[in-house]
Amino acid sequence: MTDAFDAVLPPRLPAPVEAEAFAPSNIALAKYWGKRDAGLNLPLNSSLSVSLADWGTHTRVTPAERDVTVFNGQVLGDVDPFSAKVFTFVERFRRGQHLPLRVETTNSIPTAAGLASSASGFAALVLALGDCFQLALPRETLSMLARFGSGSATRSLWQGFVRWDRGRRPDGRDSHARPLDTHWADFRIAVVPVDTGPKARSSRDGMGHTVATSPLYPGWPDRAEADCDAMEAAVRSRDFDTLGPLAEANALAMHATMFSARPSLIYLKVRSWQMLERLWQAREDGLSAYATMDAGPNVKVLFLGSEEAAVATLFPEARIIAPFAHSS
Ligand code: 2P0
Repeated sequence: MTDAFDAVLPPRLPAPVEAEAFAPSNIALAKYWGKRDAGLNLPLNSSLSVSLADWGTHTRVTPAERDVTVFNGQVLGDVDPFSAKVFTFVERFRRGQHLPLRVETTNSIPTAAGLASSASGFAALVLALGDCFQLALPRETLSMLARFGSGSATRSLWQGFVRWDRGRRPDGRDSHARPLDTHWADFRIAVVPVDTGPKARSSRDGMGHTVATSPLYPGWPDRAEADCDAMEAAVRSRDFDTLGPLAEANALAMHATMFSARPSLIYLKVRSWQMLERLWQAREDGLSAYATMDAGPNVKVLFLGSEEAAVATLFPEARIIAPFAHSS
């Protein structure tokens, strides 16, 4: 099978020029959970996310004497795990050609939000590499390549609502994201921090363990695909009363596959449940807001602008994001 990078990049890259790019982080409403091919990083189900406006990663790539990684202004050693991840990806892109680069990464995601940055990191890196080698590749192609860094990075190539289609081809060339053209100015996300330290187990590990051992996992891929389709329709019609409950149910179903893994995998903490109870009680009292949680303990609350004051009062520690505030 032709390597995905060989298939879409010229055999010989031109000399690099300085380039920079920004990519937003994203929160999945319809979750990606489980791979059908770990080597090609292909998902078992499609997923749908919303990007986080100016919360993301800025990456600058410059020609250099030797490969160097800089993270938030600090030069990293060659054996640093972040540096290794960056240059494993860069090397796939260069395919053995001697074109040393300095890669400077700056995250604008507040550390206190406890959000992972691999999605925006690999998306910004692939955008910057495309420009650095003056390739003018379609975004869908860059999204397909970003998948090799991190699955969720496929969705960080665009702002707004984005769907990553699982694809059907064994070589994965059709497994990339695409933007939905719905502008929903009123859409909001509150990130409720619970624990912002490093997570106990990577999502990659957790996903593999769940697929391999959870008796509930076989029920996930078809249900997740149907949820993704239904959420895409709800986004297109700006139907929050359909989208919110679907997103919350989808997130809880994903966590149920983890709880039932053997041994069990539980990312949520006592405080996560307290935040959920608080939300559910407020919903009983009339609030229209729904929760979603990823492979970590923090809770994200979805709502519309009309509920912003109520959500800010309910979760005073939350950071509220307006994903469409940056554009018209
Ligand atoms: C998502 N997550 O859709 C899901 C929900 C976590 C829970 O995508 O192995 O870091 O690099 O493809 O993208 C996190 O997984 O995993 C993730 P890899 P990734 O946002």
